[in-house]
Amino acid sequence: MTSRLVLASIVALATAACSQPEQQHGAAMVVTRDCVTPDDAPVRLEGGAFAMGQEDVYREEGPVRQVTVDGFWIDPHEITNSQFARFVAATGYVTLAEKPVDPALFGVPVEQIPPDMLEPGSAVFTAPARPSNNYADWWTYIPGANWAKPYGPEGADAVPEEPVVHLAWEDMQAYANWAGGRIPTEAEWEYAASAGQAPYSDQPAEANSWQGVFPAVNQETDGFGGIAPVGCYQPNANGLYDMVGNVWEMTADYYAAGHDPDDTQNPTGPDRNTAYDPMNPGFASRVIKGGSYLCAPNYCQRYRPAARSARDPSMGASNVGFRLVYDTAPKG
Ligand SMILES: [Ca+2]
Ligand SMILES: [Ca+2]
Repeated sequence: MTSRLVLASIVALATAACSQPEQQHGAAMVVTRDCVTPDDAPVRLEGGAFAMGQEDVYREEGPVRQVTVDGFWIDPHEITNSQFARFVAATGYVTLAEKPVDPALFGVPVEQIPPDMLEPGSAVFTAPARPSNNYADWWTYIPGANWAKPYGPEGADAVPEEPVVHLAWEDMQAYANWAGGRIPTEAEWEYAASAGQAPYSDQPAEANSWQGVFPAVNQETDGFGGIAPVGCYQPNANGLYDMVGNVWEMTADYYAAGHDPDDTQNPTGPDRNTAYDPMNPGFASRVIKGGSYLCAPNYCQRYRPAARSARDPSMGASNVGFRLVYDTAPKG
């Protein structure tokens, strides 16, 4: 069942509204923003109750119900390339996108596999020259694309202050084990992201998203056409940067369309056997949150705390990152 060809398609579908713009470097700005370099120290959030979910944008984000979570610490920004580089330097870790590809994973005779896909690499967005509704027109599997070379061998190196991308679930887990944290549940992430703010549906000004008609026209009126360094948009009321926008963020929950109304105390979502991703049946997708710099009003109105999408966790892409939570006070 596992097919890397299928996986590549899934990445495209699951990220349908969020991939990578035509700039080969995320720092191309039309509007100057005052970026800060946020502290790396995790932020303590006391536990509490909040209205999780939203019902007026996409059906799979409801129903709204009161959810309680225990307190935790959370990274104030998406894990950056700089942080991930420290992990790699300390451990020699090699990510999935850098490892040899096993042809058996495709489930088809090897001669039917495009040669490029037998090389290590990852899915990168390339904006089509003309409007399109076909994800295959803007997603490209690029050999040699990985966290350190996010646009492929010919592209720019990873920028230290930008969020790390092109990681599979197992890569994020390895980082989490090293850092002493864990991937947040969807409820923890949404509690941290909403920070007491009422639900909204309009495209926010203080988040890196896509202005214009995706995928052909990006007006970049928020200052960035691609990924932004962390800390270029105002933090939320919890002091957290880029919870909404910039890159999607992985959570620990398996995905099902909609929330279980009875799962309200430190919810962890469906178990693996009841997870179901309509775009990717047969795979246990996980929930990603907050939208990315590719979310636009015409395609992916996911620039909200309650926004959720599904992602097969066995492959990275250029618009998904993560941050960690911690159950005990992180070491200084
Ligand atoms: Ca933008
Ligand atoms: Ca984000």
